[in-house]
Amino acid sequence: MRTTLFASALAGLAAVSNAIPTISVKGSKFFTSDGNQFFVKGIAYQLVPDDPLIDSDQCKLDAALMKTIGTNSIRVYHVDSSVSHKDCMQSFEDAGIYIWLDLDTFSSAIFQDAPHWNVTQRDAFGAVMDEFHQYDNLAGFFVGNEVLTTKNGSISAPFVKAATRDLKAYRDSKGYRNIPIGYSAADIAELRPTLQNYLSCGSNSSEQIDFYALNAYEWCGDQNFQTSGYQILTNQVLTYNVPIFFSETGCQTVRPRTFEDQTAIYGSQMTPYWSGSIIYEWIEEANNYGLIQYGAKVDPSSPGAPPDGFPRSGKPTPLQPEWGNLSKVWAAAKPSGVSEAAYKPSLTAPACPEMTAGTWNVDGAAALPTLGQTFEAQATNAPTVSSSGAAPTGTQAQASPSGTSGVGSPAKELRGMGVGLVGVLVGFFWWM
Ligand SMILES: *[C@@H]1O[C@H](CO)[C@@H](O)[C@H](O)[C@H]1NC(C)=O
Ligand SMILES: *[C@@H]1O[C@H](CO)[C@@H](O)[C@H](O)[C@H]1NC(C)=O
Ligand SMILES: *[C@@H]1O[C@H](CO)[C@@H](O)[C@H](O)[C@H]1NC(C)=O
Ligand SMILES: CC(=O)N[C@H]1CO[C@H](CO)[C@@H](O)[C@@H]1O
Repeated sequence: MRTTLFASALAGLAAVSNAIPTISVKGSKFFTSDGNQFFVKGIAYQLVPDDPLIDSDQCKLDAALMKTIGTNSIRVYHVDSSVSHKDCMQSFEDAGIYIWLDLDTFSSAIFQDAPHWNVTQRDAFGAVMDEFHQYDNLAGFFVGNEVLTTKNGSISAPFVKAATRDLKAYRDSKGYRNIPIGYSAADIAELRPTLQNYLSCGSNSSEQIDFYALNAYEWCGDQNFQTSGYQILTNQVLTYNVPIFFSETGCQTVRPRTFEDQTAIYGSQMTPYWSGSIIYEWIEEANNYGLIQYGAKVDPSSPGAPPDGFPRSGKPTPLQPEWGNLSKVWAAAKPSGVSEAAYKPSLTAPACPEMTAGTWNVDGAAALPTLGQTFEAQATNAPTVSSSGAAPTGTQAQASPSGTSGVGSPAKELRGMGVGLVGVLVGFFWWM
């Protein structure tokens, strides 16, 4: 009897250990279902504009190479919800790699210039969730990537939060596991930390993001925690109540890239507050951020050539010295976390930021827009806000390529804006 019990216990263990543990949120940290804190060590992966997770041979080749340097996550920006992703998801799972997935497509995304959130968008996001919730290595969903692209974009934030509310409600109504739902923000100094706080603020957890993520390109070349701006970023998240990580990072203006920021991100100054990072990006394309290539660039006008000349399939070949440099810093990075059992969350949601004319035109006490509500704004002849002096290091938005608009053309590029030329929207607004 004893032997039989023991044998079946062993069999049970074997069955459990075959599946990759799922990821969930507790307090301001991520945990795996086997009780360990999880730090994202990821790479942005969008080989083709519409869906990089349907070519199973390609996924297998890429996952295998990623595994060799300890990658545990990829970020994918767009998928097609109407096809199966079983084979690709399995290949990544076999390599121990999780997927952080944007729910939007080119047509369903929320846009800053005409912000709205309606049933068509909700259903499109829901369809992506329907396909991906089933995979244990689906780590989390983003309801938006850089919806706010400029410092005067605050009026679109309520729509991001409304999308969060509706996708959390959808997840729960379908009985899906508690997959974290968050937002990936552009690094806009004037909106920090207001945007992060707005998305997690209030007393109603049904409306709050489960995690926040930042696309930051502040650490370029030979910097350190202080000079890079990472200390400023960290000071803004010391009491943040949900997990936060870098959903894109990896300045490339100083060559070769050394990825020294990774040492800080997984080191003792940042791990109490941050949950890792995703390196931008896997494939070398026109924006020059790649870690690998599938053969040399070809003349785009030659027969059968890819539109931008960069081959997008085949055997991935690491680019040096970038690949070697990243692999070295990752090998040395040993973030130490806490066990879920030992962790007792104590942080509470921030107060909703107050309306500040010119920078934050959102009344934190106002109800979120309901599904289908649109935005109406009435700008007055606003005085120009001026400020003088150079911005301190690390506060200006840097070029921020997001692999969202497809081949070779970064969609949402941010440039530091001229100080003193701050256009403002002052006045009032209401939901219609
Ligand atoms: C929702 O907005 C999209 C544009 O983002 C539009 O194409 C669609 O028709 C709208 N749906 C409804 C129900 O209004
Ligand atoms: C924000 O500023 C940009 C210029 O930087 C301008 O084109 C846009 O219309 C402004 N948006 C709003 C809502 O004021
Ligand atoms: C919390 O938010 C949800 C979704 O907006 C809403 O249905 C619910 O009534 C709210 N709960 C409270 C206590 O306000
Ligand atoms: C941090 C690091 O490993 N840097 C290396 C990146 O690659 C260059 C060129 O091979 C080396 O000189 C650096 O030491």
